[in-house]
Amino acid sequence: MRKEEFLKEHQDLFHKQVSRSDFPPDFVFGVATSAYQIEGGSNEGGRGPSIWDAFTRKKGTIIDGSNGDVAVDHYHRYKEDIELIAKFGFEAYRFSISWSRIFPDGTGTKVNEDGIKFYNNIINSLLEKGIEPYVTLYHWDLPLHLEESMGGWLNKEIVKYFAIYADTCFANFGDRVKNWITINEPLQTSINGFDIGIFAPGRHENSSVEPYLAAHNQILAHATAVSIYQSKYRDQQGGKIGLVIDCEWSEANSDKIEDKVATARRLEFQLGWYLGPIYDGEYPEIMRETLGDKLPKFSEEDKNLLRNSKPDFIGINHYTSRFISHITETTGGPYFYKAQQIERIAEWEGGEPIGEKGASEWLYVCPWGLQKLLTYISQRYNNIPIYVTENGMDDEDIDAPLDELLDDKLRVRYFNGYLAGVAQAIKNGANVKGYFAWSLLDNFEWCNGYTKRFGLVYVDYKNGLARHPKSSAYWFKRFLKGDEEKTSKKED
Ligand code: PNW
Repeated sequence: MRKEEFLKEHQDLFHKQVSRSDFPPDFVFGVATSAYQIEGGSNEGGRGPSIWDAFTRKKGTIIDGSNGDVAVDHYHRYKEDIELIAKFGFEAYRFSISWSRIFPDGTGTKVNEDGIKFYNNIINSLLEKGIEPYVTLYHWDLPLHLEESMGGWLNKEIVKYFAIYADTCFANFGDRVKNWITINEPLQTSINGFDIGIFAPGRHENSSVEPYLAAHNQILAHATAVSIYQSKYRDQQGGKIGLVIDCEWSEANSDKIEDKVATARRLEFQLGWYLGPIYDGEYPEIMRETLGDKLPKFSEEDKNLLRNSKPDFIGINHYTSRFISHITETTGGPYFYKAQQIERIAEWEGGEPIGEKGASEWLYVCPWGLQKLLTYISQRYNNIPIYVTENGMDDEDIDAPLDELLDDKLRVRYFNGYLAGVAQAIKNGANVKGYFAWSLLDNFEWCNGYTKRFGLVYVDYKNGLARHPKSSAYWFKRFLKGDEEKTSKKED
């Protein structure tokens, strides 16, 4: 019964014809990228190495042995890429600054003027086209020197260096950038970087402690940057600042109380881990209970900082959903964080998947999950303004005729369904302000290298990195123009 109900809801969102007029007029539509995934130019313009340069050089870390040295060469083609953003009618562009382009060794002693110039060029080109920049300060590419000399996110000293870097960005770009994001997905850095070890810096030796420490220092770095912005720049520059959390939706696999408890616990371990300290000044109770002394504590000074640096908005990166059941034995193997949660399944007990499959092993298409997540966050965190800062799906990199590769029907259905979910969440009262599709271009998909393609625009890796817009880019163009009839016309 439950299963039929869900599938019906799932189908409903796919079939709902979403249009621009389902969203408030001031709702922002944009597209997103990150520096290491697209820029390349790794040795140009005075850029220093980051932990991803080092990590990709270790054997066996990246599925196709690739790296971001050239990536999709956005460093040289940013003008062409910004033309594309404009062509498809997006009003905003979320990108990240590479910390080691601004401070090559991360320490904040000498600003690299070429780096400042590069981002000035991007920001100015965007504004010329009427595209609003949304800038992420940290999207995983920590300057390598900070990792090697002091242990990166494991050392509280990093807060100080992040503060100098953030301050420098506000001072140089804040006259034109009005939307700042401190840190992208601290959860993924903590878990993949320090527990599972599949992301830089690739640690897993001490995974009962390090993920929590890395998270703690990211939370403090975020709060410090917010506090600098709010005390020193906000009045004069008039912008907003927030952070980006990633969260899957968790749906209880049955009405059994223990499954519901496991589901609530999982949301606390994903969202509450970060939003708890940031909004309530403390980690969620279930985390404190479960982890005891392994969870760092906030000092009175830290609590004061957290209390006085509330973000203006929360960015949510969301891709997929999970059905959650309680299990009594832990399945996490050596990985402490997974072991603590005591749950996780992706499929129905009968074996039917929660949604159609994307290319990445973890990605299932379930638009209703985003709707529920937005409603949950609004209710749980006092109706805070939310931007969906990433949402999208990937295709496998396969050999096929170009016109077939460009006709990304499932991605069009994905966006239609998820946007219908966002529109419904807004109707139900969620305070959602904007939506960013991930991603503008096919790009370096971290440990999956170039084998997964999330782009609205296909990048031909074998033919000079030529850009070819996919059907989904044209779908967005019609949608954004408010060309309802054509948008709602079935794509296939
Ligand atoms: C995001 N998960 O990461 C990142 O912000 C992007 O840089 C990345 O390209 C994109 O998602 C697609 O992977 C995530 O397993 C990676 O739930 C994995 C998960 C969530 C977010």
